[in-house]
Amino acid sequence: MEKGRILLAVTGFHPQRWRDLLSAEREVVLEPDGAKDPSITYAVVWKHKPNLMSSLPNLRAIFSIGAGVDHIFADPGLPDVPIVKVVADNLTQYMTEYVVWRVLDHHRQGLLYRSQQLKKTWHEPLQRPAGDISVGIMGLGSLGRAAASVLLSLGFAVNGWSRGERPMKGVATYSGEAGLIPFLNATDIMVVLLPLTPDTQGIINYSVLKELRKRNGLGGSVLINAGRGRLQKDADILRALDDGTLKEASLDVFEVEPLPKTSPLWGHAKVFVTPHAAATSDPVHLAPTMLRQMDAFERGEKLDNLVDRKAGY
Ligand code: NDP
Ligand code: OXD
Repeated sequence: MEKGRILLAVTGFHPQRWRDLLSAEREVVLEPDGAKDPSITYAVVWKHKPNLMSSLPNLRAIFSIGAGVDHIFADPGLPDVPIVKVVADNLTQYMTEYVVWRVLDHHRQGLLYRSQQLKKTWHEPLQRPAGDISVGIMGLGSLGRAAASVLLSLGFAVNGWSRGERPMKGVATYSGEAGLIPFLNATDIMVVLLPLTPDTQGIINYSVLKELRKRNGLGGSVLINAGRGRLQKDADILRALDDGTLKEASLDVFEVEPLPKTSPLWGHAKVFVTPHAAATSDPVHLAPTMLRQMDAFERGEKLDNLVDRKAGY
């Protein structure tokens, strides 16, 4: 099979860096509008323009630059070819760092100490062992499992929720709709690492937050969302923070990104905001893997990390 060209359609994520690395081995075409170019056989995309790929006659596969693929399914003219998502050690490591950082910061009262420092207040709140706190991971996939194992090693109790049953040593696992309420009722700090699909959109709403465990050493439940913004209802999170349903939140993702300057989440004393930066896709690691996968596919081998089109992730 001939080495096909790559269509690169990347919004944000420094397209030039991707182009330089991918073009080391293949010709790269940058987003031609309404392309019908028969020499393009792969698309490497992040938030591409709708219908961009629908007229490519010889497209063989689409590579997402991120682990999440909701940006691809948003295209009404999505061609019926395999979609490959990112599963990579360095991305997993970044996400594990983010999750552990935010869990420890809430557990060790980081937000309280920062506000005390601003007021020059010398006060030591009670300390509790990690083992008194249950961290519940919504989405026990490649990112969720990696974070779970480090949290376990730090002594936290860990719960996990997934679509199918995903047993994991040391983790209390729950699955499907029937498992959701028991999972929430056993969780103090909820870490969201779900993909955005029609089933998960808006799942982080007030009634779900209400079910989190309240009587714990933390003095309230905590939400950490590093999955996708449209999993959550920003207004419900604000309501839950303001009426004490939630003690604190760390949010990396938002219904609208960038988070509008008018959002009350920016200045909220109980909220820690990061700009969708929990785990970034590094082209230095990922572009060579994509090129290797393209070569292997052309030799007749299978593509790794394929998206299940029916499930949407
Ligand atoms: P995976 O596909 O490996 O895991 C997804 C997990 O979510 C699986 O455990 C899956 O269940 C579960 N899940 C999916 N749908 C449902 C549902 N309806 N009910 C219950 N559980 C469900 O994904 P990754 O771990 O690689 O990534 C997760 C998400 O993290 C990405 O989709 C992306 O949105 C986000 N992300 C965010 C980043 C950031 O910087 N903020 C960076 C990278 C990723 P099952 O195991 O049964 O399939
Ligand atoms: C991803 C992301 O999906 O960075 O990888 O959000």
